[in-house]
Amino acid sequence: MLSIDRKTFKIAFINKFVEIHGVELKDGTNQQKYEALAGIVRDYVSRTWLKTNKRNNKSGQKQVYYFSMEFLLGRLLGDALLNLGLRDVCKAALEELNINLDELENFEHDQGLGNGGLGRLAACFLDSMASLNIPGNGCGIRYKYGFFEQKIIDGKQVEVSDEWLKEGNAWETRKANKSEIVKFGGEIKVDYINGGMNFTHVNYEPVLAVPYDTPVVGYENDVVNTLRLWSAEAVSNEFDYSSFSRGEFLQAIEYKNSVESISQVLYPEDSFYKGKILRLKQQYFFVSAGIQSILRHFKKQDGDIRFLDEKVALHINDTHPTLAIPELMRILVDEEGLDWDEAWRITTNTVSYTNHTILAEALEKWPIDMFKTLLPRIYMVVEEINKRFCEELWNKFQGQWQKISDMAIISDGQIKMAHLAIVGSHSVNGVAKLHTEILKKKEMSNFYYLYPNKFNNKTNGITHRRWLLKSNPRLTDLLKETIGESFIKHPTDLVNFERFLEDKSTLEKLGKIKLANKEVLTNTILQTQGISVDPNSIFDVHVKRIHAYKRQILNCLRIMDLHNALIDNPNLGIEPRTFIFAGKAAPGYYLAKNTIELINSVAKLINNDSRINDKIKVVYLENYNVSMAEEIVPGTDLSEQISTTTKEASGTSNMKFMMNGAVTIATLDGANIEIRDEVTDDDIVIFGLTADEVFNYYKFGGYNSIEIYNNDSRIKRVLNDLINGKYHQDKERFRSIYENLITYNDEFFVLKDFDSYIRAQDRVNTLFKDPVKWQKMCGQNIAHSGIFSSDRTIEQYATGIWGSEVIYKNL
Ligand code: 26W
Repeated sequence: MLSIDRKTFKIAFINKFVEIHGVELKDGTNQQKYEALAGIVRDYVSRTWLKTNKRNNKSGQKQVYYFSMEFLLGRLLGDALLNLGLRDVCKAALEELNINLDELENFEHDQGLGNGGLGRLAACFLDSMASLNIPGNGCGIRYKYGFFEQKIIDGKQVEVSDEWLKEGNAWETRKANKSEIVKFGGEIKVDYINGGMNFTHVNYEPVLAVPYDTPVVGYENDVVNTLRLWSAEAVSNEFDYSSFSRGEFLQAIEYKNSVESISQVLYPEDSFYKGKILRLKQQYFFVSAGIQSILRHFKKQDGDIRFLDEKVALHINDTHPTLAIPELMRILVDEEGLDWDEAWRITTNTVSYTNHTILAEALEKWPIDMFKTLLPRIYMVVEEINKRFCEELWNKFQGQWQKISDMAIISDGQIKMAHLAIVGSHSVNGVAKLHTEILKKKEMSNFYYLYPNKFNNKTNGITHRRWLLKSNPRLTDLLKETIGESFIKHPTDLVNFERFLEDKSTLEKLGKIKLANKEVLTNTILQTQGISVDPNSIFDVHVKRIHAYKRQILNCLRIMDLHNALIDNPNLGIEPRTFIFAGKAAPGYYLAKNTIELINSVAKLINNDSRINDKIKVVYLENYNVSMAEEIVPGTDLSEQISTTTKEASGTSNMKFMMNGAVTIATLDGANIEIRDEVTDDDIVIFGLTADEVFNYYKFGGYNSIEIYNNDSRIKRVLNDLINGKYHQDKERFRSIYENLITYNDEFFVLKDFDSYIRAQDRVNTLFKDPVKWQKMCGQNIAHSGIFSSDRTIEQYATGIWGSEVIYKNL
């Protein structure tokens, strides 16, 4: 923890301002003030960063490298100030200069290099690794354009590119001297030397991978780890102006553009795999650069490559970085001269893999032709891995050809990345108990049978530093006042808050804090959407990526139904509610985009219907991102976690809401089950099909959505309203949603769960009417949320997978 007093901070800030902007503070813009502030925080961080690196080099402790195509960091200033222990000093120093820290923080552009759950998890993990003093570094891609910005125009999503680097990025350092070359295309020349084979890659296209390092500050512990993101650039001598005279100028420009396109933009799909060559290029690009630089560093520290697995752990976040396996094999065999078996032992001991989804359409499978042309040597390595794996299978499952072909890494003209990831790593984990069981017993049962010891569960978590201490200072203060500060380092100590839930005044304070947070949100809703909502109404929140399995449609249908019920009976005994939605749809996902449009149409109709006396309001917040989540989560009463059971691997927003004292309405899916186990059925509202019921329907059939439609007049009415022009003058506008539910038999059991969902919502209504009871439920959720801190998750990864030492104590 840095000890800097207010005066020193103030002087440092003023000096920094003048130094970087060359004007006086009084003449500066807020953007410039933000930059100066970020600049001094960076300076403070740099010293510790250097110390951490030195310490790591000296200690010889095992280094973890977390490979992920996505890191959804959000803003970094507030996080860094909090973790450095400087927030209060900074706030006070700035106040003396008439500057409001909260306002300045808004000038930082969100670092949105991720789609959703998987990317945000990676960001939480970085924070926990640093805070637990685990030498753990992130490795990814520095996309020039992050996840697109969403505009809602006429109720529809419009995508705008995310120019997050336009104003510069105060946190990154370009390390040109640490660049690596990544090779694409070309051919492999094989020479036979002394009875061995020698592989030379010729005629390839070289790409310069330039690292940009971002500090990851641990919580008050003098640790700063590194997130290294790679940017693709043309190798300079290839872009030789002398070629201009040879008439190859255009070719040179083409080369430059083709290279730079690699790290140009993040793919905005988070559940559909499309076999795009550029995505494969991205994957090999960052994995190859990352591994080359790790090995270069390892060897510089006099590491003996044969003991790499004792000193290095490579973790792959879903299958996207799976090429780490053949890339490491390539280097160990071709460049380090190890024999195959030894290289394989080292590789599998070094690599571990997390699966994040069981949606079949999300599984990555690359067409052989594309793969082979782009990565000729890597393809040869994968072929060899596959050949040896199939031999293993032949020995184990003699004659079971179907099984062997199902499990092969290469089959049906494709390379199956999940198979490669399982075979080439020593650990395969799911992200919640149910998810892991589904992997073991269903999706990957063949592999589980073959390698039972590889499979394990690591239930996801969230960093309580960002998602409680930083985003909800009011609640944090109440917790400190009641249970003391130990929960900051030991989040399971939050359980001590349970004792205070019998105390009326604590409950009242809890209610007031929630109201204050809801008022902030109310103001944002008014400012951004022009909709005035009542902060005393139930804030019923459904925010996440828009996807059929997450069932925003189920939520929307019940709002339509509630509206019908209110029209039929204006005296209906319901508590006023504000339904809040936010989330982005993949640009090519028609149904998801149509869902956004439906919600906005429903909002328009309901918000302007004077017959219902403002009892319900519907809001769609534009451009959901990490910073917006930090504002929404503390101001939520009811957290909607209503995915079709078995489909949501874990979910992590469920944990954020719980920690901020929202009550959850949920299916028994993903980590919702574990939340229920913590708070018991008393303090969560559960509904819907169980996993067994869902599996039975998928296996044996027997579900007929049209029957439900015919037998439930509420459902019939809302579905008919989708196509009778009630919500849009173009009657056909929401036809696809209707067809999905009726003609295509409702794959995600929306109609099946409808009645149970409505009854669950009625229970919420009753519970909310009793403020003491409701606040107690909220308090119970807070008290039992500690286990969902990502510190717990990371400790489990460290001890159970990576074999790294976990040192809590401050250095
Ligand atoms: C190839 C396209 C693609 C891109 C991303 C397919 C799949 C993904 C991710 C694996 C999707 C994802 O973000 N999964 C989410 O991971 C979270 C963190 O573990 C879980 O909490 C969510 O339940 C899961 O949907």
